[in-house]
Amino acid sequence: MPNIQFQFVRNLLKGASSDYQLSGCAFAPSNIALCKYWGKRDTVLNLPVNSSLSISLGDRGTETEVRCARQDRFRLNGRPLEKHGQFAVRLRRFLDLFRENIGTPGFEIRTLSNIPTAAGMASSASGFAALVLALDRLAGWNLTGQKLSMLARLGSGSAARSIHSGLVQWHAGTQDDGTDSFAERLPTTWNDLRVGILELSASPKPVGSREGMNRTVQTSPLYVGWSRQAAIDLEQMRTAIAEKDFERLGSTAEQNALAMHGAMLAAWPPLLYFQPGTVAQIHRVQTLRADGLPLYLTIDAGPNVTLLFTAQHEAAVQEAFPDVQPIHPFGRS
Ligand code: 2P0
Repeated sequence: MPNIQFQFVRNLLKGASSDYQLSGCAFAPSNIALCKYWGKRDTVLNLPVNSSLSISLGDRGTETEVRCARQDRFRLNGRPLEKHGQFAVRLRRFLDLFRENIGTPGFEIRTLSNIPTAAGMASSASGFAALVLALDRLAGWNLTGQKLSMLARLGSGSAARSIHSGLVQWHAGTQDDGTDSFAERLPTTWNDLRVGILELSASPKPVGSREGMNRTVQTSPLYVGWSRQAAIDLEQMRTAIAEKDFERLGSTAEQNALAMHGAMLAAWPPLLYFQPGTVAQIHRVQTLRADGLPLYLTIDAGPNVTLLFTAQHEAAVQEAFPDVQPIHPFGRS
């Protein structure tokens, strides 16, 4: 089966230039999906059922340096990665796709992340995106954003979006060979947009995204409805972004996330990612909104709540949530 992945990479790198460097170094931002990716139509090529839309988190993400070596050596935030841990195994398998092309038995990888790992966003999305960008520099392939996004997708679906900054759409694509499933940056710059992460829990989630989404697709009677609605949501969000209509963007994003959790809850065994603190924050946001604050939320496959708001209300949000650190996705002006 993985031969399909090798073939995909071989085809994608066909005709690429090569100008090997001693090392390749790159940064990729974390991203938060406003229209979620939840469900695969192909688990080998990592092809999603529906298109998704995200916001990259500016200078919050992962910086990675890669060098050729006799054997694999991985360091995350200054510490060696546990050799037989789940993430190291996944990383080695991903690197297998590139050893022959680059002509090395191993890779030395140093990674620094400046996003709280407990928020569940540090590892896969920005990690695989930064790694692909660093490999591109190491080998001098000079690939287009589309191709880089497709390579990152093989590591982790959401990594396809972390190749780009700003507002990003991952096109699900329709082809079986995966060549039309990549992410692209939307043309809008929205300086006033703000994202705030509320960290509730640092404990690992009971069911990982990969298993969780497969279970939802296979067992949830609400899955088909959710994925149909996600296509409609995405168009609503694109319009809201083009018009910089924050309330429309925020409300559609919140409903999209809660609908995803509805489909998860209806899976069997049920997927309940919320903790009591998650529910409390949802009530809090609803109360503040009823009191006139334009504040919305989104929640990934975990207990942490992410706030969406604009620059005009940053002070009010900080007063209501003293622990929140507002993130400026388009940089500080
Ligand atoms: C997203 N999530 O769109 C959704 C929302 C979590 C909830 O993408 O199996 O780690 O590596 O493709 O990308 C998490 O899934 O899954 C995710 P794989 P990934 O951000």
